[in-house]
Amino acid sequence: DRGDVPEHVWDRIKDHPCFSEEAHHYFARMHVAVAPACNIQCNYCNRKYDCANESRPGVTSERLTPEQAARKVMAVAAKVPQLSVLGIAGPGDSMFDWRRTFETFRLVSAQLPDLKFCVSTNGLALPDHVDELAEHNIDHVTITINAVDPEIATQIYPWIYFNGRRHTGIEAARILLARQMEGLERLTAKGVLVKVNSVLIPGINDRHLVEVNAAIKARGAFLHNVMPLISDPSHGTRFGLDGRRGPTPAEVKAVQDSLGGGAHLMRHCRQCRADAVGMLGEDLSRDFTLDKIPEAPV
Ligand code: CLF
Ligand code: SF4
Repeated sequence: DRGDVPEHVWDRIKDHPCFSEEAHHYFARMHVAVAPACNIQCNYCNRKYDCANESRPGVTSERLTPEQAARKVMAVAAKVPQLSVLGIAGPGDSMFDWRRTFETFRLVSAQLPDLKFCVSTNGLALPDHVDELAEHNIDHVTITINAVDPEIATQIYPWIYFNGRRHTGIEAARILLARQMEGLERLTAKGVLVKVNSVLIPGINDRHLVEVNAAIKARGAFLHNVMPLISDPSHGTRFGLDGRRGPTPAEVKAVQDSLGGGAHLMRHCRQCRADAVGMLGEDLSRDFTLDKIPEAPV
């Protein structure tokens, strides 16, 4: 369903499995876990595992150097003809760890010039890299925005690391939210397609997400993806330790329905791991671990 998506935009999403609902039946994405460092603390994160922005806690990805990642991409491209997108989504933050992220794209684009690149970020470092994203022809960016009200954000982010020091409380929340909005505005001003992921946390931002939706739409976000908190004490996330539960599927649907949005709401997200490979919901990553791919550059 194209909804009200104009033809020239459709051309840019028709082979992106996350940005187009239809495309996820025909095209595959892969992630490479090259970005281990992160500059914020989310209460739903456990640093031992992947960035919970995009992935189910409880599974660790194989950390790769940009060179190893490029080899892996070549190996997957040779075996998975549906591969259309390479994303960097952790296991930490792609834009805080920007050197490894951009080095990976540089190595891959030299060999696979038609592959689309995609990044996912918490947004704190994003404004510093907007120009470089454009230089690498990155047309799809995801920012995780869980709140637009700093008071609510303080319940989600205990601290951030910014300009060489740690900030906490309302100050941390104000800085993070301002940087997220600045990154969003500057990307959409350049015509980049921006998706916003929001983690639905019952009792904290469930009723607030309608305001998040309005704020990001006003700044030109293309898609909004409301995804459920995955919280389990055995994973050791702070929310898990607090006994906070994830929403039921019915609660997720109720929030999504309250946002309206038609084609501008993503409902097919599978909360992929930072090293996911294949069609959405499929995981071929075990077939492409480092020991299974050729040593020499392909
Ligand atoms: Fe990866 Fe994310 Fe790009 Fe997609 S995943 S960086 S936008 S290529 Fe997609 Fe996976 Fe959901 Fe992410 S289904 S978790 S939205
Ligand atoms: Fe964890 Fe991702 Fe949040 Fe960083 S942005 S603390 S890696 S969930």
